[in-house]
Amino acid sequence: PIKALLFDLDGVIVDTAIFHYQAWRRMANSLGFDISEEFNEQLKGISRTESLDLILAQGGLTLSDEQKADLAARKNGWYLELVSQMTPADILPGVTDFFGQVKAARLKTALGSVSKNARLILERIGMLDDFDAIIDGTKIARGKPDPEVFLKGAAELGVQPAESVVFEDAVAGIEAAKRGGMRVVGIGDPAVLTKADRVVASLAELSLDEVLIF
Ligand code: G16
Ligand code: MG
Repeated sequence: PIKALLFDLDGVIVDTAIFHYQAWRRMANSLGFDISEEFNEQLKGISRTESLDLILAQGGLTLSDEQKADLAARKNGWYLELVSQMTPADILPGVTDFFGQVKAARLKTALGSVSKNARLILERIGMLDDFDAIIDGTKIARGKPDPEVFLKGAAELGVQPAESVVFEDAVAGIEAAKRGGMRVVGIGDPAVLTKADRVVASLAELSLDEVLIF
């Protein structure tokens, strides 16, 4: 039986991808190049340092570790300016209702995010207390598609991977869940999220009962 649900943050609970994109774009522009929305798709679910490496490669730049640390910090500052304006109104459609069903069914929940800002975002949207465990970028050594973030989530909840369902919007995140031996609901486009067990456009389209018969 399914005992626990593990949720990605960006793209599942809130849409911070647009803020990441705006902040990275500001950084790229300051270096003299631009990044497209299409390119930004590759950055979803990927850690801050890996994202920076992909962007610098896109701009044809090779920089020192010190310069890279400086740029990453600057981007994060711009990103946090945008995050600081978030409110509970930024919770994605269907999330609050779905969590109500999860709570009524007494299932365990964990957050599985690569973001080092995850707690701050949950605080802004008033959902910090909705998770029994929070695994974020400060607790993991390897980003998605490595399964570490979800395996740690299941372990902290005291459940087996096979008893867990992951909710993910990113290709890298779905791969992470699959490598961890978990079932996955993809949030987004079925043509993109081909490895998910089920794909919905948002949590508003799904009832908990449909997940429990997985
Ligand atoms: C999120 C985003 C990624 C971002 C990563 C790290 O992951 O999808 O684009 O690069 O967090 O974020 P930060 O710079 O805040 O540490 P997730 O796992 O929540 O989708
Ligand atoms: Mg995501």
